[in-house]
Amino acid sequence: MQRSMKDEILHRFLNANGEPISGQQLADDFQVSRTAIWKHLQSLQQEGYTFETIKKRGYKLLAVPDRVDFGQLQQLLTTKRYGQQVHYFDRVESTQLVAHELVRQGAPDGTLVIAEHQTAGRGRMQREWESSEGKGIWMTLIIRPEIAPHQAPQFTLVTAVAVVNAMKASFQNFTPQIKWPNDILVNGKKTTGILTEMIAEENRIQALLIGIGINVNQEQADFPQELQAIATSVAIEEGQQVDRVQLVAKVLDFLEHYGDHYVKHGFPLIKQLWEQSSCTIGSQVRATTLREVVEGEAIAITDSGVLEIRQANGEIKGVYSADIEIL
Ligand code: BTX
Repeated sequence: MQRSMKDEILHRFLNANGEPISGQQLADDFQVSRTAIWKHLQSLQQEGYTFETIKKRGYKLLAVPDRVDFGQLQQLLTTKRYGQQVHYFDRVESTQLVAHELVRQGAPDGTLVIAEHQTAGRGRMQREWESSEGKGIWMTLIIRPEIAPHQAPQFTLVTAVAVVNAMKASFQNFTPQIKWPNDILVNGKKTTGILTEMIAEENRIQALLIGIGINVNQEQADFPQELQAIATSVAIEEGQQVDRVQLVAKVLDFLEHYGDHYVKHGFPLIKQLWEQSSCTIGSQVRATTLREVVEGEAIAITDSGVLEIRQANGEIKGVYSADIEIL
């Protein structure tokens, strides 16, 4: 996607390693007046970037805003489609709702909706997803893969693999694990939830809305009382605050890679990667579905992403959608 002049200027500063850049140099390079350059810098200042004017040498970038910045994201992404169009909000009810509307308007494959704060973040089955301001990654990716509707749930597993691998590539101090089907846990507590919604007509997927909520920079006290025992954040586990933009970019990079792989080559590699990072397989679990409760050892996921549980009587049950407790 073509960058605006303001983004190009920002790009120059982000790549200057803290060195000043002269206003005249920028004006010459972009073939505009120095006043025009200054106006772009003013506009970046309003977005939270801080510049210092250094006499006779130009401007120096001192600080970038602590928010998921579109300009920075564009510089970091190596994707072809995912995240190339971004709808960024300070505050929304839910990025899923915005994404539904964008699908109706024909948003292209890979369109990203991202917000600093959700006032009514959603989990599965209309549960709430706590999305505190500026501390997490609250985003929905709209994709339009050429797959049949019955394959859609596997994209939840593809997404889990992508998030886990993005975390492993970015952080050293913890090991994320996948709890079937949609949670990423660290030391038994939830850092990430994934909500996949499908919009389909007859036998064709129109769009998948992949909602990803990652607790990133919360401290333990930031979580409400009812989540204290079950939620954690990347910063708590890593032992330091982390850059949300970099993590968004990594997740999208991995997601496009594994998503495309899945569409072209099917489930085997994803299944293998999923099993490698799973804390579910081999554990005693209690699975609560809409109809029943199944208890036993989780032994595998099938090629269609169904969890198989061996019950005490030896019978093996396939579970399509459930809440899992690890016993
Ligand atoms: P889930 O139904 O598996 O999990 C929801 C449950 O997780 C809640 O009932 C609560 O117990 C717990 N929970 C709520 N908030 C948090 C949190 N911040 N950290 C840890 N545990 C929590 C999981 O659903 C799917 C969540 C997807 C969220 C993304 S954010 C971007 C997108 N927009 C949106 O509205 N939802 C998705």
